[in-house]
Amino acid sequence: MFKNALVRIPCRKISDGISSSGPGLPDYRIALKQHQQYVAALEKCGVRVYALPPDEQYPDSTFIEDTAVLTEKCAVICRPGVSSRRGEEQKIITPLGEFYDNPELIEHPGTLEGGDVLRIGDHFFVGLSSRTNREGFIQLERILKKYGFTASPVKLKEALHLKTGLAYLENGEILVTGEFRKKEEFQKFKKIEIGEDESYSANCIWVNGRVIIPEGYPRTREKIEQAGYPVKSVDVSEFRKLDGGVSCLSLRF
Ligand code: CIR
Repeated sequence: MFKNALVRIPCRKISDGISSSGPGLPDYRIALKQHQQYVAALEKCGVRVYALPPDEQYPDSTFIEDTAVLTEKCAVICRPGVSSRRGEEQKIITPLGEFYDNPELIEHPGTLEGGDVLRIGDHFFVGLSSRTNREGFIQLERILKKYGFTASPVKLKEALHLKTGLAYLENGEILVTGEFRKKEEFQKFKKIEIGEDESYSANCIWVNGRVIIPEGYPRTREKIEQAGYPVKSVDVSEFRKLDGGVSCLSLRF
């Protein structure tokens, strides 16, 4: 169960964020509204949301998930794999100080982004992506081991992050799309497969029994509801324009 969530309010420069896709640039005002609705959805799931102020220095800073890996025993501060985001992680050390005493750090030459880290029970799957390198994985694995956790790498070919195409619900059930459907590592889980037409919605989050998904993906909604989870959808169209999804917008712990 999650008690808390940390979010960062989108900044005015959000349209300068990194985008690999072509559905246009995000509109700041719409993004702000959608962010408020996202926060309300988290609160409905029973978490207390701490909203950090906008950070104009980093257009992508609302994608706060990439800056840390949080567990009930430790906090790990990431090291983004792209230069325009390097430094975002420093800005969450102080706010996290309210909850964690001595955060662990990923250091040069390691790179690690939280979007590449999927926890299932006490195991952490870590995507080796264009953002997270093997050294980042090795450092994270070493840190997690001290706290009794295990980790293993997953090589990515296409997705930006591991959680771009993969989500863990509960009860051994995962949501998968694209390159993750056939991956050996995930064959032991009960898979809910998401087709290419709704692949964006494979990035969703289980929060205290409910699943928050992006709005506009009826087949995904139906499949998750059929599996027995109440679904709450939120419009995140402006964040999608920057390759971000519902998981990227918060750190849940
Ligand atoms: C980026 O490219 O870094 C941002 N525009 C999107 C980050 C999305 N984060 C995530 O999937 N965890």
